[in-house]
This record gives sequence, C-alpha cells and structure tokens, in this order.
Amino acid sequence: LYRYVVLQSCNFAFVVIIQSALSEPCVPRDYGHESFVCVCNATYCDTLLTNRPVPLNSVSVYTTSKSKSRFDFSLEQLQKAQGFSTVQPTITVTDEKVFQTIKGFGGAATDAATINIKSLSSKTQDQLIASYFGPLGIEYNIIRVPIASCDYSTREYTYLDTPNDFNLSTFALAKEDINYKIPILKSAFAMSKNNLSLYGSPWTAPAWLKTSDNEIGRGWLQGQAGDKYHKTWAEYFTRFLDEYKKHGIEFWGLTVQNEPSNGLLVKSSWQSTGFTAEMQRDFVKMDLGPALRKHGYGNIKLMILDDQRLFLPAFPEVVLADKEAAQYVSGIGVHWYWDWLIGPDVLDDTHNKFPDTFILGTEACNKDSPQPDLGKWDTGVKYSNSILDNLNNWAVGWVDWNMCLDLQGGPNWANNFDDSPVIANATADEFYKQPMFYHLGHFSKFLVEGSVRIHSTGTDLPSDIKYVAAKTPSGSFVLVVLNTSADDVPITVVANESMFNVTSPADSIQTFTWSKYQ
Ligand SMILES: *[C@@H]1O[C@H](CO)[C@@H](O)[C@H](O)[C@H]1NC(C)=O
Ligand SMILES: *[C@@H]1O[C@H](CO)[C@@H](O)[C@H](O)[C@H]1NC(C)=O
Ligand SMILES: *[C@@H]1O[C@H](CO)[C@@H](O)[C@H](O)[C@H]1NC(C)=O
Ligand SMILES: *[C@@H]1O[C@H](CO)[C@@H](O)[C@H](O)[C@H]1NC(C)=O
Ligand SMILES: *[C@@H]1O[C@H](CO)[C@@H](O)[C@H](O)[C@H]1NC(C)=O
Ligand SMILES: *[C@@H]1O[C@H](CO)[C@@H](O)[C@H](O)[C@H]1NC(C)=O
Ligand SMILES: CC(=O)N[C@H]1CO[C@H](CO)[C@@H](O)[C@@H]1O
Repeated sequence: LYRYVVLQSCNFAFVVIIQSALSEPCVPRDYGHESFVCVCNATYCDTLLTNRPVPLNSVSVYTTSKSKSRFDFSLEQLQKAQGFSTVQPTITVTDEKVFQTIKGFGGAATDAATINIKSLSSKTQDQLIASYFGPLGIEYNIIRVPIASCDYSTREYTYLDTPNDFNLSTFALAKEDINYKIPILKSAFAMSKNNLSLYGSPWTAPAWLKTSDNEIGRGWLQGQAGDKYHKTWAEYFTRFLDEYKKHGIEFWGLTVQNEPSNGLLVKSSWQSTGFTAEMQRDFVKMDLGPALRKHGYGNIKLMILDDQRLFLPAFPEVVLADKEAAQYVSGIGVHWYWDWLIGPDVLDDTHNKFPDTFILGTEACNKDSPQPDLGKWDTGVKYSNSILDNLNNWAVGWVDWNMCLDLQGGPNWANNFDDSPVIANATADEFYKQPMFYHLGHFSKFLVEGSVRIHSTGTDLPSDIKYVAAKTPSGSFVLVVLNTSADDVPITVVANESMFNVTSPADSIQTFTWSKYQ
C-alpha cells in the first residue's frame, strides 16, 4: 500500500511516502464508562504501525486520550536547543546518566485467558493474538504461564494428583495445557518477531504434599526443606519444563511461588501454597535450585517473592543473605495489589541493597467492579501510573494478569472476577480492547527489550504529569508522558542539544520517539 501524507508543523512542511501496511484506526464503542473500547472481529482490528519513514529531525508522537485518540500518530519538529528560554513546563532528558536495562512487558496465558481466546473463531483469535504479539500490535515479549490450575481455571487440578506418587510416575500435563495454553502460546510465537520470554508460576502443590491435604485454604509443604515432600515438589517444576519442551516451548524464568503469603497468613479461597521467606530460602537452596541445575535448567531466571511489595525489602533480605540460596536467584517479582499501603520507594531500597537482582512486576489487574467496566479510562490510568512508578524505581518490566477475559471477567471457579485489557464476546465473535490495552502498549511497543532507562527531570510540571525516558538499543530516545489532569498541558522537552514542544492533552498518555539531532 502507498499513501502520500502531507504533514505540517509550525514552520515546516514536507511530504512522506509511507510504503508499508497502513495503520488501521480504532472502531470505537461507548458502553457508558466515560471512554470507549475498540471493537475487533474476524475481519477488522485497529493496529499500531511504528515502522514508518519519518523526516530527519522529527519527533514521532503517539497519543491515546480519554476523549478520542488511540495510538494516533503525528509529528513534531526537533530543533537545536541552543540559546532559548522557555516559560512553559519542561522535561529535560539526558543519556549521561543511565539506569536499569528493560526486560519487557506482557500478560498471562491462564486457563481462563486461553479458553476465552479459543472461544472465538480462528480468524478472530488471530486478530487478538496479533494485537498483543504481532508487528502491528503492542508487541508483548513476556508471557506468564501458571503451572497447573489457579483461580482463573474452571476446576482445581495439579499435574500430580495421585497421592504418594513421589517418583512422579503419573505426572501429566492437563487438557487445559494441551487444548488451550500450548496452542495459544504457539500462535504467539509464530506471530512475534521478538524473542518471547516465558515464566512459569505455581499456585498450589498437589494436596498430598501439603500440611492441609487441600489445594486451597491455609497450608504449606509438609516436612522440611531437603525431605521427600520438598524434593518431589522441586522435581515437579523440572517435569513441567520438560513436558512443555516436548511441545517446543522453552521457558526463560520461573517464580518459586505465586503469592507465598496466600495460604500462610490468610486462609486462601483458591489454590495456594504458603511460604515464609525462610521456607522459600531453604527450598531454593536445598531443593529447587539443585533440581533445576541437575536437569539442565541452570540458566532459568528464578524469581523469589512474586507477591506484594509490602514484603520488601524484608523477604529478599532473608533469602539473599544466604549465599547458597542467592546463587540460584536472578530476580524479585512484585504484585501491585496492596500498593496503597506502601510507596514505590521500597523498590528503590531493594534495588540499592541487591543491585544485581532484577525487579519485575509479575502481576497486576483491576478489580473495581463485579464485572469488566467496558471503556473505563481510569483502569488504564492505574496501569500506566503503576508502570511509571515501577520503571522509575528500577523495575525492568511489568506483566499484566489475564490477557483476555469474558464479559463476566471470568471464567474463575472461585468467583474472583477481574477486568482485563481484552474482553471477548464469543456470541458476537468479537473482542473489545480496553483503555488498559492502550496504556500498556504505550510502553510495551516502544521500550523494547534491551532499552535503558535514562535520566529525566521536570521543571514547573503539574503534579499530575508523570513520565519516564529511555534509550533503545538502536539509539532512539523514548519518552512516555501520562497526563491525568483535565487540561491540555504545553510541554517543552529538552534532550541534550535538541528540543521540541508538545501539548499533552487532558487525560492522555503519549509516547514520543526521536533520534539524536543532526
Ligand atoms: C467487523 O468490523 C468491521 C469494522 O467495524 C465491520 O465493517 C464488519 O461488518 C464487521 N464484521 C462483522 C461480521 O461483524
Ligand atoms: C518551543 O517553545 C519555545 C519557547 O517556549 C521556543 O523558544 C521554541 O522556538 C519553540 N520551538 C518550536 C519548535 O516551536
Ligand atoms: C514409581 O512408583 C510406582 C508406584 O509406587 C512404581 O510402580 C514405579 O516402579 C516407580 N517408578 C520408578 C521409576 O521408580
Ligand atoms: C533473539 O535472540 C537471538 C539469540 O539470542 C538474537 O540473536 C536475536 O537478535 C534476538 N532477537 C531479538 C528481536 O531480540
Ligand atoms: C455480545 O454479543 C451479543 C451478540 O451479538 C450481544 O447481544 C451483546 O450485547 C454483546 N455484549 C456486549 C457487552 O457488547
Ligand atoms: C548528551 O550529552 C552528554 C554529555 O554532554 C553526552 O555524553 C551524550 O553522548 C549526549 N547524548 C547524545 C545522544 O548526544
Ligand atoms: C493528569 C495531568 O497531569 N493533568 C495535568 C495536565 O495538565 C494540567 C494543566 O497543567 C494540569 O492542571 C493537570 O493536573
């Protein structure tokens, strides 16, 4: 396709020939929640095109706003910044000072998410998977995969439900893996041009390995680290990796346990296995770490915690103080659910204490209403607000929970319904891309793996402007700006020797990308 586009900005005008697939606009639908969803079906879905030629010394601007835009593209002129003075709010960016290297962004391939995707026709499924993973989508590069069932399943199961099978002779993947998760993962691999990084997380050990003899409620592994209960549970992880490998799917990482505080401090209403930090330290040191090495998975990125940041820095302090345990640990996973209890500074503290151990946001979801709020803007703002806080405090990425839910926010056997960036309507064979999807995409598409966060600082900015700056492996600058106010805000961006002026529209998120001034 060829399209001639005339772009005009302030004092310059030029013609660009876009010689690639065109960007398809959002088909909006208003469900009365203040903003709108974009409707996709078997034959139509909006896209995000970033691979387009732009003139020298221009800034690409992508805008999503509450009132009208979804990844709308425009250009601004990059100027030489010498000898100017500005009275308006300013963001100054410099790559003199660099911070963490970005790992990436993603979501979870739960039983529920993959059942919902598979509830659509194969063409509509492809549109959905392309929206997340394709070159014209938001290009997630991380997928979390629950190891057996969780609340977002239609039933309780593990891969080893035969009591006392300590040698794992009856270990088998479930029909959910074979029929739903693995086919969807394979489609994602086929559509992505990135190296997708998968990490597995278990919710419950088989009931017979636990003190409670139950997959839910309060309970943890029987006995002590190093015994047959712990060894069997460690072998279970390696068998899971082996079985997925037989299907051609390899994993980048694992978390030791989803929300180890669940089932320990509280009586959990869904699958869980409690661990104190001491229990997790000993299990990693004596069982899981050695089992992974023994079976050829020594390179797996093992993440501890995978729970609320309230437990920082105490939990990693216990685990990582032990050199033998620490040698197996690469990262710390954090969830966002009790963030209101404690600020993002604990991420900073944790990073300063353990600079070689990465911090990754491993789960987040909105649960504001009994069922999904189609088109609600604020749920998207919560996502970008959290992503900005995490990135500005050393997190290397942020991973959402269910990639797709149904109109009820399920299925969830424990009735623990949530919202999701993509909601499937199987009856209509269509799906709805929520504001959350676009907020996430403003990061996932642009802060590609290997980007580094760079220094940025604001002058005279209203407090409801938040931002993060980064430099990609190819040397482009990226700035993401969230405006949560009800007014348009003019901003001057100064980047080393260059600058540009933009307007941050009321209630919007924007991504700016540009190259060094020439
Ligand atoms: C799919 O969406 C497009 C764009 O909104 C619309 O023109 C088309 O009729 C839809 N197809 C079906 C089967 O609803
Ligand atoms: C941006 O605004 C400043 C004043 O705030 C002005 O000096 C500069 O020329 C403007 N740049 C462009 C590209 O309009
Ligand atoms: C595993 O245990 C089962 C039942 O206890 C037994 O029949 C089988 O021989 C064992 N397999 C191995 C490899 O030890
Ligand atoms: C994927 O990984 C391979 C091998 O590590 C590397 O050569 C390639 O550049 C990576 N591709 C992307 C898109 O990062
Ligand atoms: C889902 O699709 C059905 C069938 O087209 C329709 O009646 C229903 O209103 C849709 N639900 C939503 C929330 O759009
Ligand atoms: C920005 O300025 C710093 C300090 O002068 C320099 O080290 C750096 O290379 C510059 N970056 C770019 C992209 O020009
Ligand atoms: C959300 C947000 O940052 N809103 C700000 C946008 O800009 C206006 C005008 O400066 C501010 O008043 C808002 O607080």
